Amino acid sequence: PSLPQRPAPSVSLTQFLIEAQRAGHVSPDLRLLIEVVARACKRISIAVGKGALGGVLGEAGSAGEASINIQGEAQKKLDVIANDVLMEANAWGGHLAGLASEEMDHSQPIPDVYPRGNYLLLFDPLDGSSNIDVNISVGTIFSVLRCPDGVTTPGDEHFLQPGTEQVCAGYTTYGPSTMLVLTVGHGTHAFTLDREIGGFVLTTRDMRIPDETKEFAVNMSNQRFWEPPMQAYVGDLLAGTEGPRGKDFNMRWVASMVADVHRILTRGGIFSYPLDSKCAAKGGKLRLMYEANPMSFLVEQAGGASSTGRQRMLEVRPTGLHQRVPVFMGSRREVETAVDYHLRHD
Ligand code: AHM
Ligand code: MG
Repeated sequence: PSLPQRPAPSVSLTQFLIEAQRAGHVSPDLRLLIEVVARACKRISIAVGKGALGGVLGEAGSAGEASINIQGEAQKKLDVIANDVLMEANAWGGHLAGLASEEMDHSQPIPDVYPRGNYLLLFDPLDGSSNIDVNISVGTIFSVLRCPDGVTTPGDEHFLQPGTEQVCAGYTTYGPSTMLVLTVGHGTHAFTLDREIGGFVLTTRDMRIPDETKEFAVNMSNQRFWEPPMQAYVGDLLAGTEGPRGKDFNMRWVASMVADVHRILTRGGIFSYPLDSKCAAKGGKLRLMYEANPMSFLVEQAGGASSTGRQRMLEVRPTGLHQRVPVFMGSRREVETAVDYHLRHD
């Protein structure tokens, strides 16, 4: 048989990345890095999918002692498994200089026994951990930065770059189907895991978030702890056609950021985890480097907006690896409206 003259209509992740490399959008090393992360996510997907049969549910730790991470949270077994899979997969490929995880106190340079590359990888290995034991979607979030010139052994300080410096960001959602959503700064694209073949296949090229929405996502149980501008903003959403917004809004809250943001990338909406008096001392609930920045890059590349309520998220100058921030992201006009409420009250 002769070789095909043009690619088959279904585009695999590998093929997509080769084309992105030819177009000058990714370097060979970044292509390898993304392939390695995708492969690790497939392994995590298999572990998540086994559920109770794989003995992977419940809390990590031994002899009744919970294992506590740097965030002060009890780790689940799957948090630890996902972290180990990502660490192991990325150690030896030669594409990274170092990596940092939401589950680890400090970043780690690639061990001397392996070649070091020019990229830094940050990840939240398993986001939405409170949903693991109840069989609701969880996900992996990742962000890629360049290692600063001349740095061979990166430390925490070299990771503290604003989100505008990201060269790639993505997440995998482990839901009814496993999907990988990716940007290298040229649009946001979604791939679905074909479980029979064992590979990711491009299913939506160039996701677009509608500018306007009638759907919001927030944990309403925190309402009484919010700042006045947030109280006013959500109060007006709930007032529906009778209020100043003049339309009825619907609400959704999965409590897995990956699942909530995936819905917004698919059909629009606004996702928020605002400042509240419970998390004010920490600066917010969600983490800038592992959650807010990569998701903001994906949302902006799909035509949406992302803010802390007072500043474009991607321009925040990080001061700590585990820094937390308030988050508003999604449909551009709705995010601008939420920001208006904050700026008017200040
Ligand atoms: P995690 O990384 O420890 O799982 O925490 C982050 C999660 C987000 O996925 C989600 O949006 C939020 O925490 C839910 O918080 P809450 O339980 O307060 O509604
Ligand atoms: Mg998380």
